[in-house]
Amino acid sequence: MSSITERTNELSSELDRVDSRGICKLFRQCDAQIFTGYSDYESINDSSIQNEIIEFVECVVDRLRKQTVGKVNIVATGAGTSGRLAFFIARSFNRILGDDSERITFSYLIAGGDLCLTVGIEGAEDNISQAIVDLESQINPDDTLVYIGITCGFSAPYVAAQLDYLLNLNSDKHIISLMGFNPVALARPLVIEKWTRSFKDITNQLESNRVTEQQKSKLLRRHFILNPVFGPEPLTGSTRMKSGTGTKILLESMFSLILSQYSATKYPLTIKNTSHGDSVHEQLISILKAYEETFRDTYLNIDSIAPMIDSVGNSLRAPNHSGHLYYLAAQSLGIVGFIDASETVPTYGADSQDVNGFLLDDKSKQASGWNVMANRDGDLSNVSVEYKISQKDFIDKIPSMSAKDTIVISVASLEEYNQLSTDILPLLVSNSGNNVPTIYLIQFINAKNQYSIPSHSAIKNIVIKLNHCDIIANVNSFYEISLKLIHNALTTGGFVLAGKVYGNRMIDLGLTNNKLYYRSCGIINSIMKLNNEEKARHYLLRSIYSIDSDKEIPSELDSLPVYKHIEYAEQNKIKNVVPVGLLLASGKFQSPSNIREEIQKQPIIRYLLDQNKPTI
Ligand code: S6P
Repeated sequence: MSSITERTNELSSELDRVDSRGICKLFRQCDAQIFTGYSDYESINDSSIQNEIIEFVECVVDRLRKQTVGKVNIVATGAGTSGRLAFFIARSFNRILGDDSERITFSYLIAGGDLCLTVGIEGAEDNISQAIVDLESQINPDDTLVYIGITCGFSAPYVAAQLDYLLNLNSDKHIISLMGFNPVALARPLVIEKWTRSFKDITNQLESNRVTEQQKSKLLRRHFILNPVFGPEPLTGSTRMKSGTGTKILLESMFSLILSQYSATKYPLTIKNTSHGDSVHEQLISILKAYEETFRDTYLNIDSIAPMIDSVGNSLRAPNHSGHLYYLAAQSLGIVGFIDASETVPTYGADSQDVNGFLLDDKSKQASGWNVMANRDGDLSNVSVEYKISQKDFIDKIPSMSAKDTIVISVASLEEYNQLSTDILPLLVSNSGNNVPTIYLIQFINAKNQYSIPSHSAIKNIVIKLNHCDIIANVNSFYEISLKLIHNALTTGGFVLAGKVYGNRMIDLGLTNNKLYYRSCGIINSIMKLNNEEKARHYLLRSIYSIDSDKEIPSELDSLPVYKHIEYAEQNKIKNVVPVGLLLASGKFQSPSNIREEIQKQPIIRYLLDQNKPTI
């Protein structure tokens, strides 16, 4: 049985047939499953999951209290969006620690390192040797390591290798947890390439340790599995969406509870409807309710979000990548923009410049770009254009912007708006005559933070009013999650309108890692109704190596391991791997090179597929 995170969601099966308002409504229904649960699987609102979260929190707090030498290092780690969220949330919580940073640190690891924070380099998640090197950098003899391996699909080799390493250390010192959104029984069973174990072997081992420990004292537990099921993604396999939202909810809830349990005086919960005497369980429930309310409050704005999706769709549909989507915001809201933008290349075969995020300068700290990010490796702006993320880099782009572009700016305070109105907006709107991009300004407000901003004829204002502000002071969780939902809707909806989605399946994904290779075979098999995995795999190989349908696939090539096919596709920069495979499977084309010529003429893959539906 396929894992839940790789299944198609029946609620969104018509994703490519509805308009932008319809797209938002489908996202709203699918996202609701984060809170309602999916089928009869255990959800975030069920006691087994909540107990696991609470016992994890209590164990970490117990370690914190008992630690006399060294510190407690809480390390969240993962690949792709999971690694980016690990960075993002560790950054938020480290900033509020003050003196306690001597006793506790929130750290992150991301497959591929900091280069992957703003750019999707999907191959990194298969690198098991680097995973160990990265993990070793976080282990210090005096410190307690609290490891949180995040892999939404229970599949990333990067996390598997780290878990394996820690399980084999067999040391009482460390707390080892796995976060993902499948039942343990549905962990990936394939033996990981260049290794001897599957992800399932690792989860089985972790689960067996966990079950044994559960019979002992709660505070002595060392192994945890945090796996509420959120249901299949609205766009199949796109775990940056619901699973990413769920990751953020879980990590922030756990980190806030750890800090407030450790010192309620220094880190009081600021969330509404909590009081000092509440149990951890009651606090957790209040936090989860606040996230759910934020989800509802955000989707009350479908009438404003839908036109933005239309505008983004127009930008992404413009010929030869001539239209763009630019995000701009300060601080953590700016980072929410990169997290969304970074995934568009692997998910939709987008050009790296199609969707870009930029950070407003932080004038109070005289910081800009990567200094605002506060990442481990510092300024990466010289690596390539993809790493140019500062306010100045945004301003440098303004002369090249046109009416084909959509700009989405988000603000969380009047100060941020004032900075924009002096530094950026005049430059944007004075851009020559009719050639002004479509500019949206999203303004987040809540009861504690009311402010109004002037209207401007060239700017479309959207006010998102939320009922909650933060769980713990100075961590902007609710604005961020609301903006994440909006950004995910913009890019997913925009690429649907640009023809990069068929039903609710991505059809132009990059062939850059093992998981995506198997997903690509599955897409060809299901969309073309082949009902034959081997045939689907062969169409994929024909596409990668440009082998016409009437020619044999050489057996030595057919039997190569998956990573060799991925290497070949990457080294030879093979584009449109899945669309070509799909069109070959339709039986209407014989030759990959002819199909690639057709795609040049009609880049909207969705149309090409519709014209060439399966003959069976
Ligand atoms: C998902 C995104 C990917 C994943 C990455 C890790 O939309 O494209 O970058 O985040 O593959 O996945 P997982 O299942 O290990 O969290």
